[in-house]
Amino acid sequence: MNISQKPPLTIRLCEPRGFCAGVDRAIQIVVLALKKYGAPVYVRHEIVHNRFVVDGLRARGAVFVKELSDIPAEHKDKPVVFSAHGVPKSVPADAENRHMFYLDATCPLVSKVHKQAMRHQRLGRHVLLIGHAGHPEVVGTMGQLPEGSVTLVETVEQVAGLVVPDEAQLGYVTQTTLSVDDTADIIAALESRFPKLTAPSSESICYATTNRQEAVKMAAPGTDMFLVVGAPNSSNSRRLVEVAKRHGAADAVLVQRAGEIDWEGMQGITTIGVSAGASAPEIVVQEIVDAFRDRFDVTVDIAMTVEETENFPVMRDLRDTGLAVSDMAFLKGAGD
Ligand code: 10G
Ligand code: SF4
Repeated sequence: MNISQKPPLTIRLCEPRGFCAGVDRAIQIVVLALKKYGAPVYVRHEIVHNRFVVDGLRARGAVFVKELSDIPAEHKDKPVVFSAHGVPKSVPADAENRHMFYLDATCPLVSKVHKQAMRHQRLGRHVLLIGHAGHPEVVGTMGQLPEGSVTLVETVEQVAGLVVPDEAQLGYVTQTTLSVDDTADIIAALESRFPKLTAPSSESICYATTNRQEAVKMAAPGTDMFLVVGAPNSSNSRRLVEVAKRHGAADAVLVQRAGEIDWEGMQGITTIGVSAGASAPEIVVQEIVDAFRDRFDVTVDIAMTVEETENFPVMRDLRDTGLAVSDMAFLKGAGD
């Protein structure tokens, strides 16, 4: 007999979920810069697309700006960090012109895509970039090459109407956080229209994007609701919502904090899926699971596809500063 007054609920908790190695490294760079140089440390753009992370760093002395020109003249000697999404070449060039000290937190896997795009161009190929217009990573990747040498492709429908300089001299790269399945469709359409299209030397969609989508595919079938912890401007988190819906979740939504959950809409549910985008801290996942425990008799089933071991070290100068476990504790949940 169920002596609990609470209705039973199974939470399928995806693994891997949450922080990827590039996000962890980028946040460490800001934390260590604050430790080494003191506040303020300026950060151009949200270091990663998550309000909890940004607010937490702001409380420690980080100052977020849109452009380098927003940094007051009297603070020109303070460090400025570039976000994990990468920046156009013009940004470090601008920092150098202004005699600013910058720390580049671009994920190494984004830098790899930059290099692949530059290689295509060096070998005489026009570059097709598959990605979402206006996203900072896309702006950064396009900004590695001279204007006019990259064409953005967002959808399969666009492929038929593409106008390129020379169909025999084409290479592609992609944004790192796209839907694996949608991107495969776009690449197939491009290859069918341009048989001489050259692929990058390795996959542009990163391991973290692929792994989080795979775990959602495993957990989603038959769930009454799927919650993805992440922000509305987080591309990879939004893709997880789409994947959950396509793979059998009755509904799927993004949530930034437990306080946003629509409890009315949770009436009658018996199974939910939970994952978190690459920029969403584990402490918020735990907060959400705890909020369900307050209302339901919860059983957690782990939906695990693969164990991640990737770790991207910070630059040598900051490594010497030494990261204490307590420095990152504001982002970790119980048990970490
Ligand atoms: O998913 P996007 O690119 O919007 O970024 P995010 O900050 O939510 O997650 C981390 C991913 C990156 C830094 C892009 S490589
Ligand atoms: Fe790097 Fe992938 Fe994380 Fe982006 S999502 S920061 S490419 S590991």
